[in-house]
Amino acid sequence: MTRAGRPTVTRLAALLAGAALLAACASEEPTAAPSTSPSASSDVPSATAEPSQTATDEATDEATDEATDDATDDATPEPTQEPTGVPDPPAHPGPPAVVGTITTGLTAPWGLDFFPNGDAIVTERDTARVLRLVGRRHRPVELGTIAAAAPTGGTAENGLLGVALSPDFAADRTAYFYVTTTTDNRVVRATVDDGALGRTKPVLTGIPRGFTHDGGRLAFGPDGYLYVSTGESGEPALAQDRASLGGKILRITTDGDPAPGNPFDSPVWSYGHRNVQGLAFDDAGRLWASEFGQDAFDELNLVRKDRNYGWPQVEGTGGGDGLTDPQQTWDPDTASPSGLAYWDGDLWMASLKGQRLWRIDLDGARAVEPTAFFVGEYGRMRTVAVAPDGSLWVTTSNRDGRGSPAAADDRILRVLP
Ligand SMILES: [Ca+2]
Repeated sequence: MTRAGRPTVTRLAALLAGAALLAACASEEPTAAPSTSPSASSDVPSATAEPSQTATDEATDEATDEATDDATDDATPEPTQEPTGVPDPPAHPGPPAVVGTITTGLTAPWGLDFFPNGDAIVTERDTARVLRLVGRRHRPVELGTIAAAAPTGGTAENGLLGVALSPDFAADRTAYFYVTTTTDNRVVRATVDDGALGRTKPVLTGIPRGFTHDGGRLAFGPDGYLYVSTGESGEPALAQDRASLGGKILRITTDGDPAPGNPFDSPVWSYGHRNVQGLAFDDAGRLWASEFGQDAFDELNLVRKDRNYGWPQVEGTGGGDGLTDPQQTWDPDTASPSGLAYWDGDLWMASLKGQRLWRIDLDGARAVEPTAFFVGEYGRMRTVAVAPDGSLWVTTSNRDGRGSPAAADDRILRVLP
């Protein structure tokens, strides 16, 4: 299927179908948790049947959504092994464009990842809710809350932060969360079964917690290990203390042990970080990280094992011997970068105070030509993730205590890169 010539008609039809569906289902749209479990539908087309492990998560109206979308959007039935579908190919001439809204009405969404069937999992920092966005209409369903979360609220930066689904989710059905408790930041895991979270179990505890600088991003690497970004929790010296888990990028097994090959026989992979909230692997397996500066230079770093990224001796470049400089820096007014994603030769960096999405081209191991998009148009941007169809999902963060929320905030925007 080619993209040329089809978006206008297809999108109009999809919009009309979506509007009709919303009108028809308005009274059924939950604002929080669904009140009942959906019953099985008798008219689910076999071509769009979900794999068995997610069948119980799929609601009757999702089947209707799928059927409606399929009829409108694509005359060819989707193969059963690919229930997600690909609404639009990602190829997009010209600058990135916001082409839709995935969902509205969230409160400081933070973590975002995708299930094998294309549904998304989203965390909310201050409510500690874990949501699943189901089906092609991305209907929010509350999977549960992380009871151990103890968000300070207001302008604090802690709470329920990152989420990453197991690379082997289809088999182990496990989700990993970065959460601030009353005593620490920690990584916990829980199964996601039958549309609900199982009991959470600690994976790695003892990451320093603070009012600010709590890190919080989780990302599985191509090596299968879990990378965890932390902050120095407002105590800059912790970043240089290799015995502390604060101000680090950590690399652990799914049981929380130091991953084989770590440099210090500990979870620490790199150190000298102030507050890293963005992690992304490029297609060569390199790890990139976005980092909040203090008041002069935010950073984009190429992260390598055993490297010292300089904080607090240096902010930005110029660290000198033994310290690794960032590849790009920004005035925090134009960045204050949180989420980071990689797609097709570019990094994409969501910016809070800067209220923009940065694109940074990668020339091999060099990050070059930062370009800003959507400046001020959507407010604070927290997280960017690559959806299974190659579009970017970008979350706003206007209800995080520091923004000026619009009525629909917080939102997840769909961006064609
Ligand atoms: Ca640095």
